[in-house]
Amino acid sequence: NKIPLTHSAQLRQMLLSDELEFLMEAHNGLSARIVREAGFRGIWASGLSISAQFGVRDNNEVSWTQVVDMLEFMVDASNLPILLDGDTGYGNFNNMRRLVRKLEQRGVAGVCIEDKQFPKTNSFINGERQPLADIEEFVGKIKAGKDTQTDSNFSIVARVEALIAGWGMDEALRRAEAYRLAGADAILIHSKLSKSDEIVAFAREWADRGTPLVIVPTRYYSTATDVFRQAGISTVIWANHSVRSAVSAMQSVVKEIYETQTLINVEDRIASVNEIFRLQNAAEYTAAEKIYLSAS
Ligand code: SPV
Ligand code: MG
Repeated sequence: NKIPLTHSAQLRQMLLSDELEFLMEAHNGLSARIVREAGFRGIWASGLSISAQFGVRDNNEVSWTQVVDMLEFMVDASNLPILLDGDTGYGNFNNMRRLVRKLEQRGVAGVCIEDKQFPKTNSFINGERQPLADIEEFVGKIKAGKDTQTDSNFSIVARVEALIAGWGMDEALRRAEAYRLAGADAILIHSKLSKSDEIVAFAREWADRGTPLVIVPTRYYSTATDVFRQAGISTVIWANHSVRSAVSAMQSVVKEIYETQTLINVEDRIASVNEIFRLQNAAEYTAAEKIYLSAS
């Protein structure tokens, strides 16, 4: 008879747990459902992937309300805690306050904001040329978010871009500490190197602060996961692998249908139409029809 934890409480538990936890990228309702079925306990609503599935760039070309609308489908389809990649908070402290209110209303568990400027560019595109936010300004944004949330479990993750921008380890640590003191529930330390050395070095320096560390090993993908465990990382984000696998599969099948002008070769290697119905929970509709359309 246990009351289930809210999404926000589940995410907070993941951030604080002693185990290494994983958030898997999703970018719409269908991918969120698939992430849940795979067994993941939480979702990263990636800005890159949500932009990509709309066919636009990761430069805040999708409006924040379009992101929030997509999150509603993702929450419904997955019933999992979702950490939104909230870019820079879509503006200043005031936009951040409104964002936090709307995310709480839609059942989103937390938001990650990065210390860059609006409109942002993806960290892997000329990351070193991107201006960082002023520390005080970003601290104000974190505080504004924390003061706005009405659910104490809603998490605000502060993402430090100093290593990406080439400002060095001391600046990264200085910023992370300022964001921790401002009330951030976790620090996301990002790196664009192909080895995890700077992330592990950061984690070593950070070890006694007590605030959880989140990482995104997109570039250092060949690092064994145990390295993250030993470094005391709290949560790993697999940030874009749903959308990238969808793109590979679609490119291959669509190209083959175009070139061969037949479905004969692809039918066996793609999901059946029944599988789509199952993912949409069509069976529930049929059952409900029996109850609510019984006169027919
Ligand atoms: C995202 O998934 O949109 C991220 C992670 O912000 S990264 O693309 O690595 O910057
Ligand atoms: Mg992003």
